[in-house]
Amino acid sequence: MDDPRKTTSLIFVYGTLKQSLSNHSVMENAQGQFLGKGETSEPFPLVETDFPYLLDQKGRGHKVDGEVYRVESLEGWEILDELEGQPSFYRRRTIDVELNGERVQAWAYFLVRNPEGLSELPYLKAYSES
Ligand code: PCA
Repeated sequence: MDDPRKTTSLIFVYGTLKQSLSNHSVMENAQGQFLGKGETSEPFPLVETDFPYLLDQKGRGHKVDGEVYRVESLEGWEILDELEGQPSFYRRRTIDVELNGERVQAWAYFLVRNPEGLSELPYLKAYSES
């Protein structure tokens, strides 16, 4: 694996890795340090079927709400990538995110496949479970 930290140690999470959601314990295992709530600088489609998916179609949907973490160790990145099935299920790429009034670059997980119908789902501003 290329070392993601060469680009940035920040990650923007919009789904189950967020605080109090079902995979947040994995973020704790990765020793992610919470830096604050963030919003994507550009709109992206965020849809939900069985899981939340960010689609790599900049300009559609909303500026998505999420959380920004710093992940210092390579092992932490491996833990997150393994959960997300990076690079075949979700693929990690960098985007701009507004964090505490500043624009930062952060990694985010985008859905790889784009099956028919998925982009006809409602576009969410923020994901929540239940
Ligand atoms: N986990 C990652 C991508 C989608 C998901 O459920 C996240 O929270 O950002």
